[in-house]
Parts: sequence; structure tokens; C-alpha cells
Amino acid sequence: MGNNYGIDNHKIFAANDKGRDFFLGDLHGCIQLLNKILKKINFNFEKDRLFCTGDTIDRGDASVECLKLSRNEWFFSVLGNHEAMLLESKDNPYKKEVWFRNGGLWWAETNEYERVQLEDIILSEFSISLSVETAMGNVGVIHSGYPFHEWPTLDKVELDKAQLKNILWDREILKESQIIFTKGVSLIISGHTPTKTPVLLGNHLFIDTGCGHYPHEKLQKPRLTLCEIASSTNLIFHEVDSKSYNVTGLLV
Ligand SMILES: [Mn+2]
Repeated sequence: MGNNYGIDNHKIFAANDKGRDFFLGDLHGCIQLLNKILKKINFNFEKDRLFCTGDTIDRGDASVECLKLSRNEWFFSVLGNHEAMLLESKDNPYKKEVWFRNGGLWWAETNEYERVQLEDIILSEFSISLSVETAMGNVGVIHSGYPFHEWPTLDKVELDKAQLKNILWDREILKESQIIFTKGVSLIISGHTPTKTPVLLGNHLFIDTGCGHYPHEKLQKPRLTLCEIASSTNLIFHEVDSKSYNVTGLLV
């Protein structure tokens, strides 16, 4: 079962009995902030794993490098609307123009060989959603919305256009503060909509704190957030921008 993109709908990861698991908000080409945060948490590249909410590319200055992260054994990402725009732009000049206006201009500077490689990374490494067994139980990752009531339904369905649109582009949950408890999963972690701090609604946690965005009135301190599941009830957020590193906690 699948989707228009031809990538896996859902990937399942068993518990990491060697090391730790971390969840990363939208990265948007900011490799330096990622390197900084990995240093702060003393990330072990042999044992630890990192799961990203998607949008590894666009806005920051290292989209190619960030997309190539998925070749590593320790880095996994779900598809974001920005990777989807990359795939959809291939045969569609209109979509390419929209994407280029939204951070995709770096693509114009890549060569044909690189383009094939980069597309192949998305097609072979990314999935629409993923599940990880953690100290908090089953934790799901998906870019934005989740159009079903139970997790994970995605491995059993052919996703239609409307469902994919919801998964990649939904802003209603945060805009309307929708409290939804999805069954079959302890926590769903998403990005997509920048917020000042991580936001938990029902069992849906949003951790895009604006990495790659310019500061503006509603988002004065854009930064990269990494979520660590410290115990069955305790989340720790590691947050970096170019100047600071901050740690906060949340009991769930
Ligand atoms: Mn994003």
C-alpha cells in the first residue's frame, strides 16, 4: 500500500537497546544548528538515533547536506511538504515556481547528477510516517496532520490526495487548538507550523520552533528543537539558535 510519491507509507523501529532516541523538528537546511545540538547532547553516532519531522531542506544554507543526512544509519526523516514540493517539481514548472519562492532556489545550483542522487535519497530513505518504540511506548512521527483516529493505519491504506494534503500541510490542529487523542500510539510528534515553544494538544506534540525562519513579530526567537523522551512521563526539549542553548522539560 502506498502513495503517489512511491515512498513507504510507514516504517516501524524497534526499541533502541544500545542507545538513545531523539526527535528533531523541521531542520530546513540548518546544518550548523544540528551540529551544535548534537554536540550539546553528546550524541553517539554509533548508538543513538535521530528521527526528524520532515522539511530537512529549504531556507537554511545547507539543504544538500541536510538531505544527505538520511544516508546515515542514525538519521531518519518522514516526508515534509518541502521534500514533497521537490519531488512534485520534477515535471511541473508551476509547482517548481511555487517551491522556488518558498526556499527551493538552491536546487537551481545543483547539477543533473546531484539531482538524481537527491531525489533517490527521498524515494529510498523517507517515509510518510514512522513509529518508534520508546520509554513512553509507541511514538509516531508525521509531518503535520493525521487524518485517521488510530495509529498506524497508514501501512494498510492507499493514501488519497486529500489525506496526503492533510498529512503534509495541515495547520488547523494548531490554529484551532484541536485536542485529539489518537489511539494506538502514546505520542505523535510533528513539525510544519512554527510555534514559540513546543505545543502538546491531546497526544499530538508539535516541535517546529521556527528553525530556518527569520525572526518576526509572532516568532521572535526562531530555533531548532530536539525532543528527548527521558522516561514514561517526561519529555526534555533541547533548543538551540546561533547564540543560545536551552533545556526545558514537560510532564505528560
Ligand atoms: Mn517546515
